[in-house]
Amino acid sequence: MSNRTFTMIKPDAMKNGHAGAILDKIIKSGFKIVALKQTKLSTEKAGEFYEVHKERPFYGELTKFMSSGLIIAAILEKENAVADFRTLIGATDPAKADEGTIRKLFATSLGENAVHGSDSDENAKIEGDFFFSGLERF
Ligand code: DAT
Ligand code: MG
Repeated sequence: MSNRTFTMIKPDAMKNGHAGAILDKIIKSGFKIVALKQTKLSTEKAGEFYEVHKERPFYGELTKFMSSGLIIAAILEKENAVADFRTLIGATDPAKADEGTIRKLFATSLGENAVHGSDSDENAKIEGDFFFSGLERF
């Protein structure tokens, strides 16, 4: 079990002014920020990041949304990082997310759900490497 995960603060949360509150909650929940940047995805890059979903009906909507504005990308460190971070963000659909979770507090809708969290140690590594070079995370 690895101690790192990868997250993005998505364009809806950025536009709605929630980035600071989300980062504060992440840090107060015991995650250490290993790497962090503000950036913007092209539709092509968003498509590449979400390649695993390319046959899903929401893929076009998802890549359009994820390239619609600034995001913050970060690598986080904590014991049991992947599972604990998924618990902290809550269910994909904010209407189904537990009280107090980041998606319950800050998400807009199922498609525009404030934050990303890796679903496995393997994907956490792949996703962190997608955004950060070796010089940017250590
Ligand atoms: P998660 O982000 O919780 O890991 P996922 O990997 O299944 O969820 O899907 C990636 C993103 O795609 C998700 O955060 C929001 C969007 N999405 C998922 N299911 C959707 C649906 N049924 N309709 C619209 N967007 C959806
Ligand atoms: Mg996922």
